[in-house]
Amino acid sequence: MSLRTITPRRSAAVLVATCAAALCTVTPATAAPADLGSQINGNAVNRHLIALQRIADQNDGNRASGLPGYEASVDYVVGKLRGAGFDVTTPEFTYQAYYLDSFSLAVAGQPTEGDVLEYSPATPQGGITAPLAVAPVDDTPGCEATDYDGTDITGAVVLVQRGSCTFADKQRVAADLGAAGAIIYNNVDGPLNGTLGDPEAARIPSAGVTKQVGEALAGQPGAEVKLDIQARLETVTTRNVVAQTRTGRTDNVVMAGAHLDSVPEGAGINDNGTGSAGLLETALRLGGNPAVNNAVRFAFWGAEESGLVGSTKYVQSLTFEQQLDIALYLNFDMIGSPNAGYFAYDGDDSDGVGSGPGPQGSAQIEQDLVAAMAGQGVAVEGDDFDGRSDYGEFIAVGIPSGGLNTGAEVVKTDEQAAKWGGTAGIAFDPNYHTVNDNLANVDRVALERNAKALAAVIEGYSRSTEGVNGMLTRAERAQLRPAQGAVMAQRLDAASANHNRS
Ligand code: DPN
Ligand code: ZN
Repeated sequence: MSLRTITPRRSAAVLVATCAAALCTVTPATAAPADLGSQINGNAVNRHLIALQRIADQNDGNRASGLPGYEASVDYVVGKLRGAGFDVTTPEFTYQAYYLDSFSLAVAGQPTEGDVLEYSPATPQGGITAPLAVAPVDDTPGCEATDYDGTDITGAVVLVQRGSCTFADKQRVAADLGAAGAIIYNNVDGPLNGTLGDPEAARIPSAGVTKQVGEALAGQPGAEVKLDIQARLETVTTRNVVAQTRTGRTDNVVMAGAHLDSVPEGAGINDNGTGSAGLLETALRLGGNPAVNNAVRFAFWGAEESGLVGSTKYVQSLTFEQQLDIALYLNFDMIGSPNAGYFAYDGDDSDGVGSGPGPQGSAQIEQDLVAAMAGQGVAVEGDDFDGRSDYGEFIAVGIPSGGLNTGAEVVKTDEQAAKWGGTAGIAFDPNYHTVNDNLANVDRVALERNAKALAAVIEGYSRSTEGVNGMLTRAERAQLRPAQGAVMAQRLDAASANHNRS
């Protein structure tokens, strides 16, 4: 029971009640953050990066989920957010992590370069030995039983070209036909880097090889294959960090996230210390009690590098109504790449590349992010919603989304170098997922620009999301009814506040 009753209001003079047992203290909301973007200081963002590097240095050189460096990163972020007055939770979740201990492949006695397909079952110690069978190359290689054209692959290790269906599908079809193992070869240059998607899909030991290796193997049907995979699954328990302002309406929440975990290979300072640091500094400048119309919820995701696990589980843990309470989601993953590009997710699919547009409202988010970067003199390019970061489950359930990044392993073109500076012909982040993703390899100009842009856009949406989802603030509604004026709008507001927590 509270000692004082506070009428829910959406005006600028918001009061916040914090209740412990029977006592409530009332804190006035701090002033609306005027131009949050200009308050973001690159050195303050960099200080968080220094902290994350030291945390990695003190914890076996990484901040990977399930390991002590991640827990220390969570403690750092949670401490800062609580200190700034946010309501912070760290919801726990578990998942199956795949660890590869060793891999080897030999064909006709020749050691052959390749990689495991993630989640592949292990072979018995010493590996399996079986003849090579080659799947015919048609429009849908190895995607259906009929693609084998009657070829008997029982007990064989089958070689299948990439394309048309998932690696998991190809592996399942081969397993159903009695194959002992599968090798999938690339149909473009470069390593395959394949995954079966999840442990449940994994049926037979499976490897990936380059196009060049695969084409050579395709000429050797019947050759003896020796495939040895030693790997294990372990249950990992880890957590997300979720912090929300104590002010603003909670049925039209502005949400922004960055993954806080690194890969086990390194400290993950660009991927994704930068997104985490930019978002954390924005939260700290905003504070837990700002005078905003919409509540702002910041998420620092765990286990992104293990398959977007933290963000996916979070979205799935919400009811349909709780998902409706989220107006939009903004994602920041790699915003200080050392050979930076400037990208915003292609919300309207105007580039026509890869997957289609984001949910309704995503086009507006893209425009707002583009404008925030243009205001700093930077022309951004679109980036496909290819499912490689934590927006994935948000768009899957229809929440309008967007975000910025500065690129990973893709190589910068001549035109991009002319436009943005940096070096053409090398990757945006040559240290992506390596031990060299450290404090020495961050573009701090790119970092500050992106941090300012994300802060400005979050601030804008904390005032109004009308352009994205049509939700009007009280002031906007009053403007719609000039004849009856504010009195009627106030009455409508009072009625809807009683109804809707709004
Ligand atoms: N940050 C990358 C990762 O977590 O592996 C994914 C990514 C690549 C995100 C390129 C943005 C751009
Ligand atoms: Zn990342």
